[in-house]
Amino acid sequence: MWPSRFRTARREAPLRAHEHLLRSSRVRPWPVVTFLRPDRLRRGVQDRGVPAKRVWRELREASDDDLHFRDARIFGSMCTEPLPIARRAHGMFLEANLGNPGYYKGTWRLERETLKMLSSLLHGMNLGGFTVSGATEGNITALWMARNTTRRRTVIAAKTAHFSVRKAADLLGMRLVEIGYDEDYRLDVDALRKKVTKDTAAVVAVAGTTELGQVDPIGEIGELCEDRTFLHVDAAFGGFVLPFLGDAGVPRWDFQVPGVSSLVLDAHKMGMATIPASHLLVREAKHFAKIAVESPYLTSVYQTSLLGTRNSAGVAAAYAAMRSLGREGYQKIVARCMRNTRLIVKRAREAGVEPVVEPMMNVVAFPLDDVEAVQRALDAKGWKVSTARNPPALRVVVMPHITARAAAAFAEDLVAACRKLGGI
Ligand code: 0PR
Repeated sequence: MWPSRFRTARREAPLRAHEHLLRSSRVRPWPVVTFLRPDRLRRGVQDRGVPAKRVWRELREASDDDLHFRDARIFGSMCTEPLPIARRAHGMFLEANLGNPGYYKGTWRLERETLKMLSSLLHGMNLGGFTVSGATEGNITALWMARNTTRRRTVIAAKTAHFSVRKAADLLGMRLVEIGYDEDYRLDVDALRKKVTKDTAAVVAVAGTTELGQVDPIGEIGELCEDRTFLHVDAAFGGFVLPFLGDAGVPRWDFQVPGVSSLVLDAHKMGMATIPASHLLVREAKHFAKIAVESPYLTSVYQTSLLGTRNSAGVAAAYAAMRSLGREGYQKIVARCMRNTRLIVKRAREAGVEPVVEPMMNVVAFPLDDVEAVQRALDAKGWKVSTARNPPALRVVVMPHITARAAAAFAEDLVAACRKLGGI
C-alpha cells in the first residue's frame, strides 16, 4: 500500500502554473512522485523537433514559475544563490565525468585541490575523499564503509539527525537506533554511552542540525567512539559555517577530534557552489578498500563511489567558490548571515517571542501556538518559511541571499503575524 503522500500524488490533478507558489509547502504536502495518466497526456515526444525559440519560451515559463533566491523571500531553504563564478565554472564542466577520471585529468585535479583546501579547513591530515552529490550520498557512503569495515550492522544517531540517515540504514540493511537529545537539542551523550556496544557499526553526529542548526557534542562523542566504532559527522550545513564563526563558543567538531572517522559537508549549501556539490572526507584509507568494486574497462581500476557517472560540474563550482572566496570571503558571508539572524531574533524577542535555542548558526526556530497559521500569514506576504517538528516551531534559515533590508522587513511581518495569530 502506498503511503498517503504517494496516494495524494496519484489522485490529484496537476498543479496549475502559479497556483502552487501561493500554497504553503507545509499546509498541503507536495506530490513526491508524478504518475501520468495516458488520458491526461497532452503531448508525448513529438516526431519533429520544435524550434529553439519555442523551447526557450517553455523553459522561461517554467523558470518564472519557480521561486528564486535573488528575490530574497526564501527563508525555508538551506541552499542559496551560487556565486557567479561558481555558476560559470559549472557551465564549463558539463561534459566531465569523474566516474572515468583518466579522461578528465583536469577535473580530477580540481577535485584533489578542493579536497586539499577542505582538509586544511577541517584540521585533517592525509584525508581521503571525493565529491558527492549531496550529504545524502555522503551519509550513505560513510555508513556503507562503516558497515563493511566493522562487519556490524547497528547505527546510532539522535532523533534530531537528518532523515537521510534513515534512508542509508534502510538501504544498507542496518538497524538504526535513535536516541534522545539534551535540553539544547544536541545528542544526549549519556544515552549514547548506554547504547554503544560491540555491535555498533557507526555513530552519526551532526554539526548543524537541519531544524535548529545545533552542533552535537562531537568532542565527547569522539572520546566515546575512538577505537570502538566508526564516527561519521554530518556537517552538511555547518561545514561551511563553523570554520568561519571565529573561535569563541565553537566546540570542537571536525578532524581535530581524534575519534572522527569521516565527515560530509555540502558546498551547495553555505559553500556558495551550485547544486550538486558536496564532499565526503575520510581519515583512513582502509575504509575505501572495503567498498571498492573493480571497474575493469574504465580508466580507474576500482570505483569507490556509490555513483558510477559522477557529477563533475559541481566539482568545478566548489573549487571556484572556495578559491575566489578564501577564508575571508566566507567569514564575511557568515558574518552577514549571523547579523541578519540576530536582527530577526532581536525583533522577535522585543515582541515577546523567544527562539527554541539561542541560534549558533543562521538557522533559528520560534515555538508558537499555531505555527502553521503564522506560516500561512507569512506566505500570504510572500515569505517562504518552513517548520520544525522538534519542538513544533517556525523554522527560519537566513541564507546569504537574504539582505539586511529583507531580514528587517521579514522580522516586522513575523512579529505582526505572531501578534495576530501566534499567541503573544
Ligand atoms: N544532513 C543534514 C544535516 C541536512 O540538513 C541535509 C539536507 C542532508 C544531510 C541531506 O543533504 P542533501 O539533501 O544535500 O543530500 N538538508 C536540507 C533539508 O532537508 C536540504 C534542502 C535544501 C531541502 C534546500 C530543501 C531545500 O529547499 O532541509
